[in-house]
Amino acid sequence: MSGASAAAAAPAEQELTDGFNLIIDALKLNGLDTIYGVPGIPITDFGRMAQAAGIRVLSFRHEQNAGYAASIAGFLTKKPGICLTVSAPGFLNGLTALAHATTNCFPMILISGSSEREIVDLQQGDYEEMDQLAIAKPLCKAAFRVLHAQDIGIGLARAIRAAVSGRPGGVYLDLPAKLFGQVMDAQKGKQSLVKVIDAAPAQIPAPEAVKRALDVLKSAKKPLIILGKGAAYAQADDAVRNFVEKSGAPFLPMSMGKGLLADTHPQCAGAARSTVLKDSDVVLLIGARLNWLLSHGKGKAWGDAPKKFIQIDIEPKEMDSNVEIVAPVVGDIGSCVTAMLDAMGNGWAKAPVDWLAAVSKKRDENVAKMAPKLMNNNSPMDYHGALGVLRTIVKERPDAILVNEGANALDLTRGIIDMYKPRKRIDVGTWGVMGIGMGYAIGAAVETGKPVLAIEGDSAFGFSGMEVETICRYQLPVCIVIFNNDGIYRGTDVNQSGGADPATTVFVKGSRYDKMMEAFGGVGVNATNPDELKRAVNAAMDSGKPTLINAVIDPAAGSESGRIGNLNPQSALKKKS
Ligand code: OXT
Ligand code: ADP
Ligand code: MG
Repeated sequence: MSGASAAAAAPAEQELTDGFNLIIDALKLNGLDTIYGVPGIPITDFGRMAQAAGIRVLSFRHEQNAGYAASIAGFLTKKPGICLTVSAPGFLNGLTALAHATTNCFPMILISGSSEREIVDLQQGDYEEMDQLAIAKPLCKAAFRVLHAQDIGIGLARAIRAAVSGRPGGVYLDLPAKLFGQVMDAQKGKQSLVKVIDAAPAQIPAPEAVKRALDVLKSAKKPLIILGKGAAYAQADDAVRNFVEKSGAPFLPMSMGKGLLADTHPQCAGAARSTVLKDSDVVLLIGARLNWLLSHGKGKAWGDAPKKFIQIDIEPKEMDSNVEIVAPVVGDIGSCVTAMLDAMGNGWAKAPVDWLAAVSKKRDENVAKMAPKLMNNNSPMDYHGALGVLRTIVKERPDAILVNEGANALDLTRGIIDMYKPRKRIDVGTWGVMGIGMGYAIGAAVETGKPVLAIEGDSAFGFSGMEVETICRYQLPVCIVIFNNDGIYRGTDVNQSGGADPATTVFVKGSRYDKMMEAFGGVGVNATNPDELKRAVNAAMDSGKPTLINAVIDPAAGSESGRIGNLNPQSALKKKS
């Protein structure tokens, strides 16, 4: 018998695959090439194998930070950011970030290993036992569990579609330990994988909705366009800019909508916020909800004059959620804004010039009032002196990503630092949550390859500070500036009992956060005046080396809760000390 015919007669050896490999193959097939997580039982080997297979796997010090990195990856790329956690405690650590992604409409998938169903369901006390699927469900957009290797492809496909289609959000994918080792025929396994086609299909608005909206806009004497983070997420930057410019209306960017059109654009009303909210007669919301950040569309902030609201949003249920929306335009922002532009034609009359002139006047007054405060070179610094130099640095480096959290450190940075390009400012978002800082900085550096400047309150930084080791380990171009005013809001509070414990909002005085960065081989700088701060940030941005600058801020400089002190209830019965 010839050699060739002998081979043909031998039984072909069956090629096998397993859960580990199928999950990796399914992720790669769908272009999901980065995982943020913390290793451990039962996903340690999965992380190793994913790394070996060419997926970038970034290991964090705490799952919440990995989750925040994944959530912002979703915002920046429109692909679901992947967070990988171990069971029960790791899962719970990641869950905050998943809920945050859902609240902020960012696509993200939390993949968590879990204990065995049979034991969990009988509550027999497995290692890290928890009914994770049930717990995740109310906190995310969708939750799925995969029990059989042949369902991995479908399970991931469902997770991807749920995360990115319609209003984006967080999805939970539960993978019990046993699934990883399940073996099946490799060919059948390959066939079971699904490449998701058109995961976030265009949602075209109805022509009559577009016409209705334009009719209302045309009737306006004082129109206002509000650009939210949904507009930034949509990546329809040219259409949005053309539309705003064609309308001639002033626009107000929400915090993460800043930079869609530059804050220095002649139509920008960021520095005339209260004027445009009060005096406008027609308000067009593009990817922004009328939630607490916009005073629910009513009350003092909006003035007494009657207003009509037009809203562009992908989520039909968002309409009329707080006030009546007279012209809802439901669809994706790219399709909606393009349809509106087309329907405006060539003869569209721009917003009345006297309205834009009134807004510009107010804006210029506010900007002029602020200008001298930004020039001071005080030591210790106040927020304005420090932000004066950082503002120039961002202007000179418009591609850098600005991460921002804190109270005063947040509100003053938002107001003072102009943004010039879309999706360059990422911050505490809808929940005003502390702790996004280092996760966002890592996610942004990894996903965009651009330098990151993180401006952090000293309290805010503490929520994710251990990740400076992660930043050093991966040598990411992240420069962290800590506005160190010795505490939450201010470092001057006193314990009203007269006891020895410090007051609840103050920290160790004169802390040197820069030493934390030095501990891991990064650059640490203590900056006591704006000149030193400027030199240190420029050096960090030029070198790309992980850097932490402890910016010494006057402990008395801040105010309680920054700009939202009105939301902090105070006891009328409290004894005066
Ligand atoms: O038009 P008017 O005249 O009104 O003027 C406005 C603008 O027109 C004008 N403006 C300008 N003028 C001149 N030039 C320019 N360029 C310019 N731009 C604007 O300025 C004013 C103000 O403008 P703004 O800011 O746009 O308007 P306003 O009215 O403030 O807008 C309202 C809001 C609601 C939209 C806005 O304020 C906003 O977006 N706020 C977000 C607030 C937020 O989310 N804060 C974070 C939460 S605070 C609190 O919860 C904190 N905690 C508790 C905690 C949290 N959050 N999370 C977790 C997990 N645990 C606990 C903690 C622990 S903060 C915090 C730590 C704080 O301490 P840190 O040490 O970190 O920070 P420091 O405070 O620095 O010590
Ligand atoms: P901000 O906090 O900046 O005001 P919000 O998070 O409140 O923004 O609002 C974002 C809105 O954008 C959400 O209502 C969401 O449904 C919507 N959205 C997100 N992506 C899109 C998209 N591609 N097309 C249309 N609407 C979108
Ligand atoms: Mg502080």
